Amino acid sequence: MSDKIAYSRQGDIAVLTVQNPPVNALSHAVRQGLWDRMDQAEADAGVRAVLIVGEGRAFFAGADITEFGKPPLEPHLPDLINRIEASPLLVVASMHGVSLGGGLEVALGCHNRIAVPSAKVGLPEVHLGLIPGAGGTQRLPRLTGVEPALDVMTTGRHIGADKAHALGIIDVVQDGDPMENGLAYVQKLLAEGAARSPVSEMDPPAPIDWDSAFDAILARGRGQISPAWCVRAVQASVEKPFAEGLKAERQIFYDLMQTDQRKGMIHAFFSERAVSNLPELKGVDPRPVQHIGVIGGGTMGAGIATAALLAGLRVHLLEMSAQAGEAARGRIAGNLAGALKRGKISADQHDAILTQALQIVTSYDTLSDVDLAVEAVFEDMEVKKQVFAELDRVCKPGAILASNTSYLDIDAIAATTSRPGDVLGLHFFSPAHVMKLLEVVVGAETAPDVVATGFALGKMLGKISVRAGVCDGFIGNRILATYRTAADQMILDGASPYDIDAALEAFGFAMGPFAVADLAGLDIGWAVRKRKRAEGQAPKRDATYADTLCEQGHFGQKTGKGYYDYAAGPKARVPNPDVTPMIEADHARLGITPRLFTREEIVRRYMAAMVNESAKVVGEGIARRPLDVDMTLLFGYGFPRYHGGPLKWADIVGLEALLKDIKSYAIEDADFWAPAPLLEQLVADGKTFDDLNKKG
Ligand code: T1G
Repeated sequence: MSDKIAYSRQGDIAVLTVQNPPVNALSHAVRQGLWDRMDQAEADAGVRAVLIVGEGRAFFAGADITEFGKPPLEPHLPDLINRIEASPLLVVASMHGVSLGGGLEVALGCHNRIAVPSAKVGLPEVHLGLIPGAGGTQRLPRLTGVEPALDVMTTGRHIGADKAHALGIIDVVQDGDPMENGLAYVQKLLAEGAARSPVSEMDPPAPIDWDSAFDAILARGRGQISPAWCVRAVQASVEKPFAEGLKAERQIFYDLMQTDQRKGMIHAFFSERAVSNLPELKGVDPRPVQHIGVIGGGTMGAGIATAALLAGLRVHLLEMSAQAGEAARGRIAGNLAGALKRGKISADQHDAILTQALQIVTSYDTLSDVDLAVEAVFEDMEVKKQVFAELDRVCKPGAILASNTSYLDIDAIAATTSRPGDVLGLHFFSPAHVMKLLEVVVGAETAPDVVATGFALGKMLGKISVRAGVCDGFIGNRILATYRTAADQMILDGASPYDIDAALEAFGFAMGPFAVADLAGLDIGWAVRKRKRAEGQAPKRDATYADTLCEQGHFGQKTGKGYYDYAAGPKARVPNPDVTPMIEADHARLGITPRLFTREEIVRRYMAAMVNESAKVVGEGIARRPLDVDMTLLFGYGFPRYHGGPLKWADIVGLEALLKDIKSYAIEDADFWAPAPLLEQLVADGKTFDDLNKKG
């Protein structure tokens, strides 16, 4: 008998308690245990009902994702659930914590469901590139109707107990202990002589326009296919007998299990958890952080302060004048109003943050008690050094001094202080209270417990924190600069920015690079190009059309014109007719005869540049592992999640073919397309980037 399911008797009720920490995943041992304990209950004289309850913090988190990609072992989850439902005994689920995926499907196979108010249910399989594969697409519509069931499945959202009760998913919401609630509920049902009510025997729901629903959801997925396939599985629940519908669901589930999108999304699921678990920080205690100082109240500083305030920290925000301080307070209040509107904070919390937790100050001396100070001032090394000199003077011993710089040398900043071990980079992405990515930039002198504190702060702020070494642009912006240059070089050779945006949006990006540049502000890239030219790092063929655009004051959305003309609004994406003549002027200046680019070539070149620079970033130790680069691009640069990240995508398409592409491009520009040594080594050894992830 499996030790994952404890068996006990409470009168004429058999209690099956699931004990598979940390989240009661439905591993093979759990499935076998449930099957065996159901047999035991049915053979146990006097038992009239079975109660299933989870120990620990969840009912069930779903199928055991670590088993995906391996040969499935019996009992398969759909068969187990059918077995539970077919029991002659009354079977009741008492839910708390999460009941997700197969976990909710087990509950739907029970005859009744009770939950505590804090319980959440969901079918998040689409986030793994799948659909519910254990009866969820067949049973849920019978309880809720088609539209609500499709909303649950195609969004993968977690639903609170009260809403689940309103939808008919849960029968009773009852505060208290799940075991006691469950026993009382079963006893009540038995006393009432309640008949078993198998969901599979309920009438199927009314049909909808399946093809329109499929097309609409496919379009919304920006290339991800599994949400749309939920429609076809639910369609089978309406058009076929239950057993046939189950088979149809299983086939779709099995087909999706074979897809690259499933590989990419499972990689993303585990990588976003692994990326912040650094082997070198095992056993290293972070320093306590309850009170932080933010220097600079512009967009970034206000965003960082907002993120800290929402995490319950006290914040002293320093600006150079009372007027600038009030402007910063206004930005923070605007950010908090959004959080209040979205229900992330209550009105009382909102008011307490603005009246107590946040202090706007204008003197460095008020920062003497902060546990950590982070500056978000002008991106100029001299300005940064002055700020750090003041922080070094006023902050208490042990306080951490952090810079939000997006590319400046952390080691050079640290060297200007008396405490280089307490200095690190905390590179937030704008808007800092919304974007999940945080690059924790580790200097040569940064102490391990300071690094640990950076990650602990990131966790408090709900960030995906990635360790980055010191170089120009750290991980994300360094790679961005390269693939953006590849796009500019394609423009010089004849591609249009609009074809490039369209090709990358078809690849799965929400916005192509030129639409993104318009959103971020073309002046940012302009400043980087001018800096790199001053540092002698301009590309061999230097595009000037983008400078011309900026010289005319067109910075993108914020000025109403950039690559696109925003007179009709940001969604219209009307090309700016002035851009093409500027590009043609570059062709003439450089003596280039423009050629056509197919979408396929655009994507191959763009991705080859991204993968090649990513491999250099890993090879040089700027990023610890390939998954660190994948998570940086996913959470900071909108890389399509279903590809898993650029290096997971590279493993899937094949490193040998990619290296061949890069070597062919190197004929045009040997410097820009110099193959990454790590990529060449992996191809020579017949290995993948994932092999390096396993080394940790
Ligand atoms: N399988 C295996 N391990 C899992 C797991 C799962 N389903 N869920 C979590 N873990 C591990 C996770 O990797 C981490 O491990 C630890 O548990 C704590 O997780 C047939 C096929 C449940 C809301 O998609 O959403 O059912 O890093 O850090 O923030 O239709 O985990 O400690 O070694 O995330 O409190 C559907 C996925 C599966 C749910 C908890 N279910 N999990 O969040 O902790 S497919 C899911 C989550 C399916 C059926 C189909 C979250 C959580 P480690 P954590 P958390």
